[in-house]
Amino acid sequence: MAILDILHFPDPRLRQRALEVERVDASLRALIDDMFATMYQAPGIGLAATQVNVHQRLLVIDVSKDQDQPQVFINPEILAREGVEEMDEGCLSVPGFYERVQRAERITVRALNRDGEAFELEADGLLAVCIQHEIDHLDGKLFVDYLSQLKRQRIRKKLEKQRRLGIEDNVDHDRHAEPVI
Ligand code: GNR
Ligand code: NI
Repeated sequence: MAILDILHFPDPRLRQRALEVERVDASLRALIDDMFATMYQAPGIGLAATQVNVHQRLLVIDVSKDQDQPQVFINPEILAREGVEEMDEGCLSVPGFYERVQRAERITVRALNRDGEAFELEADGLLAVCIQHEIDHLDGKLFVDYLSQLKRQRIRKKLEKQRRLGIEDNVDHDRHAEPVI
């Protein structure tokens, strides 16, 4: 297994729209394993293939407290949305920034699992937020796109400055146990 590099805003590769997965095979499952390893070590509660520069419609999620409930979504589609909810969001591609974002409160999703079988799922709470956040990545969209242009530019300038100074991210690495919820 490998830990993959995560792209950071404003990298233009985060703006690519991912293509449908044509075949769920051993090489895709190897990528899924690498994505989980990358997500758990970050640590995060979700990761879209786009974030590791693979432009296929694939995402992994684990919103459990003990990070022992991995969920895979291949070619995910939102079939229904209900209600509105606001939550503080973070993103491994926008390290160190957390802002309130409005999303659907409950969703119905259809996707393929890691064996290529179709399933449907009704989600709410953090799982619903996370699925919507990850599907946005597959469409080249980031949570900062929901903020004002002023906030987005401030975040972009800070991340560009950190990159110039050679700082990988502004997460405190001494405080590493909890995922960025
Ligand atoms: O780890 C993550 N936490 C999170 C918190 C609130 C809303 C969405 C997320 S997803 C994020 C990981 C990530 O960047 N996935 O794309
Ligand atoms: Ni993200």
